[in-house]
Amino acid sequence: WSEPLAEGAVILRRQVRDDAETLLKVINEIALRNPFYHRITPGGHRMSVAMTHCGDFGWSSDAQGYHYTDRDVETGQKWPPMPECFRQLAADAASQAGFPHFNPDACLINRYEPGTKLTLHQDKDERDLRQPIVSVSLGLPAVFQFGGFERSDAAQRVLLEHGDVVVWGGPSRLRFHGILPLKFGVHPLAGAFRYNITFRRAR
Ligand code: MD5
Ligand code: FE
Repeated sequence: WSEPLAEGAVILRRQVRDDAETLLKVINEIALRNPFYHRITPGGHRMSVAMTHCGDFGWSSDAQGYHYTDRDVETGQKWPPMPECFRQLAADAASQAGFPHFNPDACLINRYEPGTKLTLHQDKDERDLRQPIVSVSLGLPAVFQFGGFERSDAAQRVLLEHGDVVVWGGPSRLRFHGILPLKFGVHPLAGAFRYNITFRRAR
């Protein structure tokens, strides 16, 4: 079922629950080629979220900050290709939310363990901010913070659970958002982790 959050943002509750086992298998295959790693921020901090990527573009950081690259700058290797089932899932969700021509070229997979958090931030490294982001939650539940357009704006708390898909588009594309520290737990399919797959049009 579909749950509107704000203009341009909609939660498709349990949308991919029946595909979750396959999605987790595919994540594991991607991680065999491009292992999850903890990025060091430009400020020198190790992020508690572990990340991997697939698709034409992935995120890299260097002294200049963050940007999209067509390969992993650590290894010089191209990112693993985006599986067709991933692309299809993202296009279907975007289309249901009113974005019929979404064709992602970047897929970021975040892995959270108990205690992992993501502090309030905006996603604005993509070239065309009229393109939505589609995000898929798997495994342990998380409390998502859905803020406003200034960091100091009050944030709504929204529980995101296994199988939920959210489409962030229109004005909601640039809202501040984050994830509160993950609670301890064990999920029957994902173990002690939450995975979040985000699909983006980077270029
Ligand atoms: C997550 N990931 O649960 C979230 C899902 C990230 C990130 O935030 O940057 O990797 S994507 C949530 C999102 C994206 C774009 C806009 C908004 C939320 N929003 O306006 O609230 O790991
Ligand atoms: Fe984000």
